[in-house]
Amino acid sequence: MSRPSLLVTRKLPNAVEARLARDYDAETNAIDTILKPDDLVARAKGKDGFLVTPADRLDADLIGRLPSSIRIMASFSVGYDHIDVKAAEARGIAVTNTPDVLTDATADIALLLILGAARGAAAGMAAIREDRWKNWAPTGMLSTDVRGKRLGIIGMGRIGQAVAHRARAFGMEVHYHNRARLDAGTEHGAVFHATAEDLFAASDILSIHCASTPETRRLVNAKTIALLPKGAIVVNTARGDIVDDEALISALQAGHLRAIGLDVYANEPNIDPRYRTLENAFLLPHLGSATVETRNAMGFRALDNLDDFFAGREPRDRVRS
Ligand code: 8YV
Repeated sequence: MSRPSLLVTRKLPNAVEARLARDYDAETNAIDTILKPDDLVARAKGKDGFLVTPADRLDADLIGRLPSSIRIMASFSVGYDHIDVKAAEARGIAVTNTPDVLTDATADIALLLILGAARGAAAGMAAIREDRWKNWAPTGMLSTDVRGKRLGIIGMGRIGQAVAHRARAFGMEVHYHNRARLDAGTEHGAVFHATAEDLFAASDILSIHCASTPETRRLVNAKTIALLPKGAIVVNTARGDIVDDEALISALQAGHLRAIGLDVYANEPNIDPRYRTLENAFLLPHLGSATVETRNAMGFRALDNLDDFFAGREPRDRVRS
């Protein structure tokens, strides 16, 4: 029996590529360059499906140019804002993602950002590396505790809930806004706010965990940032385009925000260069899911979805528009 033929757009972990080679006729990408749209279309010829990542932009135009042999796009990610799911559906192409397996790794990075921003880690690291730390001082490099602070979580899905769980262990009071209120058993005492605006007004630390959609794009903007109490902290491990960079940077420079912690950015990896100059910005290069264990699990989960699809079963992580 012939094996399904796949285009795998990026280099994946070795264990994942070994399973791919065993079960699929897969064209992989050993040199790991990002394929240009024309290249993607050319390489799609004769393939049954794609295994893609958020570095690939699968918009309606590109999807419209794909051969009809392509029947599935399995993404190596939980987020699928890089795929026009509606356009894929219109062409009968299934789309899947990889939820659950990266929840803990991403929640860990959110806590790292919360702590790193609140405790002035970026400035402290810069002082060490640039040999500016000359003496310990009782009043030097003072930051702020997270204990007792109100943590506002936008988007209380799997990752938001995992962040809430960790935050309670650090003594934070959890508040959240979500499209639907969680049931009491899942809330664990977190305070629900019916609107994002109400949540902003009640957050000493704001952590973003919603998907990037037309409704959430630039949700964190000059108007909503102004609702945060003076000295608040903003942390983002979701998607860069949920934040208006201009507004965030201005609020930080003006002292309305004490600090920020970012793992994701608009236009990655070409981030707004001003972020690099701000010592109260604790910055990471999209490391949310970047552990060996998690990236293996994401690859296997994407393969489980492909296996189901080509065996004629409904893939467990099929997403719909
Ligand atoms: C990864 C992510 O960096 O899953 C997502 O949506 O943003 C991150 O886990 C990325 O997906 C790797 O492909």
